[in-house]
Amino acid sequence: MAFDVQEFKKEYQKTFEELFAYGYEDGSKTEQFIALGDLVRGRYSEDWIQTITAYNKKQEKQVYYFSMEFLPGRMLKSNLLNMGILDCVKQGMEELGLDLDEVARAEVDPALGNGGLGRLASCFMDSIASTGLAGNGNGIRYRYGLFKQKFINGYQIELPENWLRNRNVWEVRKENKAVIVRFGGDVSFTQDEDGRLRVNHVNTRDILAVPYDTAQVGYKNGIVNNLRLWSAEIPYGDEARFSTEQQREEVKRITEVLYPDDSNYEGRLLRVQQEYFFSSAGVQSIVRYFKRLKLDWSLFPDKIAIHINDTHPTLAIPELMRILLDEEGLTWDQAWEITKKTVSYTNHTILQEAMERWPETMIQDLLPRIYQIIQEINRRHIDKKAPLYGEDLTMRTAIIANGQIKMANLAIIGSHSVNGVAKLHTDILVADTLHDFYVMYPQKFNNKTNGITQRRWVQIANENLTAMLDETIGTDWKSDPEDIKILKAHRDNKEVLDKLEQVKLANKRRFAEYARKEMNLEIDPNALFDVQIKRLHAYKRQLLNVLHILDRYLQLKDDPKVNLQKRVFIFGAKAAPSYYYAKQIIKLINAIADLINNDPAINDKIKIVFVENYGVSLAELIIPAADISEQISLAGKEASGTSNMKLMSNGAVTMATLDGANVEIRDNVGDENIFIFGLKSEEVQEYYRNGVYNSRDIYDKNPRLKRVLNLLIDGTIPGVEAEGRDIFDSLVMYNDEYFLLKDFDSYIRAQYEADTAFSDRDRWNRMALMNIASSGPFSSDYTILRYADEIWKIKPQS
Ligand code: DL6
Repeated sequence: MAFDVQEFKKEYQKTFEELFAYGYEDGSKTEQFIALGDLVRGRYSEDWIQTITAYNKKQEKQVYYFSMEFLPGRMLKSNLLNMGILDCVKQGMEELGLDLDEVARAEVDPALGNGGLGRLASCFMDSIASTGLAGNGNGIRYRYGLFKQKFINGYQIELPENWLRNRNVWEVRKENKAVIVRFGGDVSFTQDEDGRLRVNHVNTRDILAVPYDTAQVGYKNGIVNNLRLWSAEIPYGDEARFSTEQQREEVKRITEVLYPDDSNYEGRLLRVQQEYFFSSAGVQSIVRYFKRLKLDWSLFPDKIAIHINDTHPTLAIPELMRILLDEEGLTWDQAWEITKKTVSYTNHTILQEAMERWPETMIQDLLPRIYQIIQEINRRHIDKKAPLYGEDLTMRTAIIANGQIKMANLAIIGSHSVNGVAKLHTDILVADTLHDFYVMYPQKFNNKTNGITQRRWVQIANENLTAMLDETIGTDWKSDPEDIKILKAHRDNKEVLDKLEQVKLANKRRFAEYARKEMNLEIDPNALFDVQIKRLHAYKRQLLNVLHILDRYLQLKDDPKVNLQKRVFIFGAKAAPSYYYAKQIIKLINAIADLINNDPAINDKIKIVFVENYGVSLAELIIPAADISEQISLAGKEASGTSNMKLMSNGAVTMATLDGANVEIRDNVGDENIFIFGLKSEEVQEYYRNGVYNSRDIYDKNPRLKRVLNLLIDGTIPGVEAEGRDIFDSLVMYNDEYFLLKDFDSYIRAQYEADTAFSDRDRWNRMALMNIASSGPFSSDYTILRYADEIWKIKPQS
């Protein structure tokens, strides 16, 4: 794949002219990007073909990562980096009078996911290729990604995100690999002469699933894997059956939009259609591949691993059963054995409202054959387990209960591995949320703490830090992230600490420039940048952050000379459009920003920046500029978190509850390099058990907190009469579901400690250095190697 600069320049000019029939100098940034994208795709295509051919030839076991969401971010620079030609292309572009960064910004950032779960899937795709594993992604090519967020008068407004408007240079449409996915219809059975039951599934509504493939380029190893996203279309030659506009719309709708929620699933028909659509298409194409190998069916799990990312692709289980039973004629026992050995499942949440359950009648109507198979799986499960574990426990694990189908139960029963995404999360699954299943299948449960790829989150997002690390500890950390620990040796080296401070300052200036240009906001790069970037959800407690800001505000109002660090509070968050409370919190934060940013008495000692339309690209700008990483969810609620790892890798110091992967971050970085506060998970559990929490009482007895909370309802914050009252009531009158009031004092104390630490520059720089130096173990390369070794049983290519 190597290039020399002159060769690149020639090729670029040629590609551009062939595409647009004029010189690149006259092209728009988008055109310049498209030409570069096309050229890059052409450069890796040979390796792409080669990789797939080699897997097929060697009959390598392959993993298929089924995920409803992928959040790859802009791909140009990451492809260039992984191909090892980033510097060459940068220089070539410069010599052509172009700025690679500007051209790269013309790429649309595909928002095909909601948050952590989708981004994790993309970090994993990068790591699978970069560690040399034979792996594929399987998902949906949404016509519209997650909505574009705008603030109007401080309120979130959702606009459609037409990410395909300028053509997607990375994807390749593979019409010859399309499959038919069938919905509805009537199922009957007839008996063959040899006595076997044959399934007749007729009058179905058939949809064509067309794959679009995107290369997943490994880091400097020549491996190029495949991410396959499916699009719904009318089957060729079947146009007459879809003669009305409404019928055609119904087909398109299946892959039209991403559901904009990661925490609350109602029984919605379209969502189940989406889930079955991509699960069925994925399983069908896997089976088609396996059949070409001409092996005995019993070897299927030796060649194929299907991983389901949360319960969204769980219908892959009954779909595989359907194909093996109805189309390939295997017995139930053979099909079941193969399915269980092939499928593994990751749980990403313990929130009850996020556990998928579908009305039984909906599945029965939409997927009659799949419904029968689920019924049979359920019946056999109960028959087998009830005598061993008793009626009560067994019925609690039933897949079908009270007219609902519980997807997590199906995922656990139909797979051989169930993992949580951080130690604490897995412990809670085992001890509590999924305990009944743990009693039945202890061997299935395991932990795989999440990870992130430092290639995107350090090498691409933070070029300044990358250069400084290369200079200080060499470049081995890029291929073996654990090596970054060598940096610890420099913890007392003043020169290195100063350099680190300069790196951070440069990144803060870059963000300040963005705030000035895009938001018309002046912020001081020397202030402490305090960052909370994640989906807006009550359990993540952006509101606790708000209470702290208001507390500071009051202190400064009382005494403008009070000794507090100058801080810039940076928020990035989208709320699900139907999540009213979360949207009220957005309005509140924007209103407080208006109030405080424009209050001359505060004299810029507090600034609040709420960026619009937070996503991967903005994360790449904000994370390198962060001093504090806010990870303040109620203990026991956040499964893992991954922004905590990205921020730590960029030298932010974590302000955290002992929740999710924060616990492991604390263990790695040491108590002196993190600020821990708040209730512990067991304490929260204890409150739930004994039910003695009384937030009203805390409000009445804590005058400082009372004063802060009263600001929500006393008219101090203009424009939030309704929101202020509702939020106040949720905290004080309706007993504060996420214990903000309980954690307030210790949070404020921890924030004071942070102020003190920040005022001692050497101390702070050392803390930042120790965070970077301790971040190696959170590389998704290691996480993925553990999945490969312990769950999928596949080995890196040698
Ligand atoms: O595992 C990826 C990511 C975790 O880091 C987050 O802690 C977790 O909330 C998220 N889970 C989901 C699933 N639904 N909900 N809520 O997005 O997964």
